[in-house]
Amino acid sequence: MSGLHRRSFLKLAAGSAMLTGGAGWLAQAMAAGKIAPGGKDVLIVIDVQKCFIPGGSLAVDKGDEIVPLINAIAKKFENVVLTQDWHTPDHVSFASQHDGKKPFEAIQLGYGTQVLWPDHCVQGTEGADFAPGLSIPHATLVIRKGYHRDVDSYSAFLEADKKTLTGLGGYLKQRGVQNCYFVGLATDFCVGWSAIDARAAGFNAAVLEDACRGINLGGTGLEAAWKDMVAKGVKRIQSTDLA
Ligand code: VGL
Ligand code: ZN
Repeated sequence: MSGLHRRSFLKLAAGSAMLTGGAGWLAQAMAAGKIAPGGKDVLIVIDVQKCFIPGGSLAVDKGDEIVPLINAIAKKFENVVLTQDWHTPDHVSFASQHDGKKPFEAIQLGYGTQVLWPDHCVQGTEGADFAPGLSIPHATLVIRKGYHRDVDSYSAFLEADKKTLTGLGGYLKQRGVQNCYFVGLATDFCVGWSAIDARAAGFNAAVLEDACRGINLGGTGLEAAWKDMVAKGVKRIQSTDLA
């Protein structure tokens, strides 16, 4: 390839990486040192709900600490989506629905392994409300998930049957979003699964580690979740990486 052709090829390749979100998307965004979110970026705030903070039925350790940080991060994004875990009172993921089973045990369901939880985030109850102090008035969408009695949904994109879509991917695509940034609860469940499914749906994905807290099931769940996320192309970043 001649020098001239090589140069224009490189320019083309760089251009298409920017358009389609190749491996270098974050490096490009950070070329100026910090990430400055724009119209192609969305902040997805996962399940910052009363049940998941201290005092709630499925409290994540220090889950309340991230609320002020998330409020501050959200001010940097023009596009913000919130999610709510939103279960029926008799949801299949509740240990209370299975004779002889206790919370944090697992069972096999038609779609695979299901961890059983204390009753949490029941539709319309106080525990399903957003955590006190969460304040993101410019958020444009609240997506509820896990509302089918027989199917759980950690992911904001795809239910646990791996077939039923929540509609979030369609919404983001129609609004021209390419890059998803995740914060919230819990790192190793709803945040992690959502970030991995964002990649599967064709988005770039990054998790802001310091704006999340994990359940760390069995004492190893958190690191295993990070390994899985990183292997699937999810970037592990910090809130200080944002401009
Ligand atoms: C979650 C367990 C059960 C979460 C939701 O938001 O991470 N975890 N339901
Ligand atoms: Zn749940």
